[in-house]
Amino acid sequence: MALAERILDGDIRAAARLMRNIDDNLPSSRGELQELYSHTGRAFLIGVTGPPGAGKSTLVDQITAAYRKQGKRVGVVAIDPTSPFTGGAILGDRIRMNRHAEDEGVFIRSLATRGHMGGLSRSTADVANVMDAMGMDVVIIETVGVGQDEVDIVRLAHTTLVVMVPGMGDDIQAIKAGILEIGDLFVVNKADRDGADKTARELNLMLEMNRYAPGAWRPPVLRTEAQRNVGVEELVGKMDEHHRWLLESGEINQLLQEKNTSLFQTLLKERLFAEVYGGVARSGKLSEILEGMLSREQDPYSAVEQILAERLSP
Ligand SMILES: Nc1nc2c(ncn2[C@@H]2O[C@H](COP(=O)(O)OP(=O)(O)OP(=O)(O)O)[C@@H](O)[C@H]2O)c(=O)[nH]1
Ligand SMILES: [Mg+2]
Repeated sequence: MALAERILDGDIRAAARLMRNIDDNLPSSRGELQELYSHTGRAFLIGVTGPPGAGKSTLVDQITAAYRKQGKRVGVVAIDPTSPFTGGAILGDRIRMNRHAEDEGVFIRSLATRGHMGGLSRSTADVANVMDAMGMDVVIIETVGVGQDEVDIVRLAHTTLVVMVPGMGDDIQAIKAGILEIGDLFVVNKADRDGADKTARELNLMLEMNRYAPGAWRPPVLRTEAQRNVGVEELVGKMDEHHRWLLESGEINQLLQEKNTSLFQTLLKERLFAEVYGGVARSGKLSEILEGMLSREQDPYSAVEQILAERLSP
């Protein structure tokens, strides 16, 4: 039986296998994803981002537990930003999520950021789709919020949660350009530490500078202590409220339009580039072009135009 069929039958090992194939970029995974696509679109996708060490994984673990209490099945995709030198975060996430290891209703998968050459938002979307097709009610995507890639990744979600910690007023200024816009909810985690109220106040002030149209969603700022599971129920309630608002206001249509456009663009870009560049490299034309560029006898602009004309014209 094909992997897709087994996955739809509830075979967890087949799902794990397909996710590995996606990670390794095996061409066979495309056929399986084609089969699964019509079975997706049911899961509630939550993106969790924020600076390193803010407590995202600890919080994701508690959110997972809260949804499990409601009887919901939960998938977690943790994007691991670790450098190849330490390899620490994967292990960290595994340990933090350990208590769910025996739970059939929880499926956790780490994706490495290295060696992906920009394909990470695509493979994250693919893995989220597999979890969706498996029947996960909630899929949580955790990523460190630093670069554009990570911002793209959380844009896959319906609801994006930005995790901050006390005493990062200056940092908020620095990162606000990217992060304030993407957050549907903000939490100041580690609220057991000094300065949580101040950070929450500053965040609120910054958010108030936005103008909200009537009926628009105003991102709330909450406080949590992920380690001691304080404030998590309320957070989950707010996330569900945002999800309901998306559906009831009709905003979901706009969001899906954007999500689908971006996924389609990503897929097309990646496949086109791989096809065209791969062909040029295999045929030996690439080294010709590079030599020509070195001696200035060939300019790259006409080389690209020529290849496009050869490969893409009917
Ligand atoms: N004091 C305090 N510590 C916390 C709290 N939540 C998490 N931590 C601790 O903060 C550290 C980092 O937690 P993680 O959950 O790994 O943070 P993260 O944001 O996932 O980290 P990266 O994925 O590496 O960016 C751990 O030692 C946690 O135990 C909290 O509410 N209060
Ligand atoms: Mg983490």
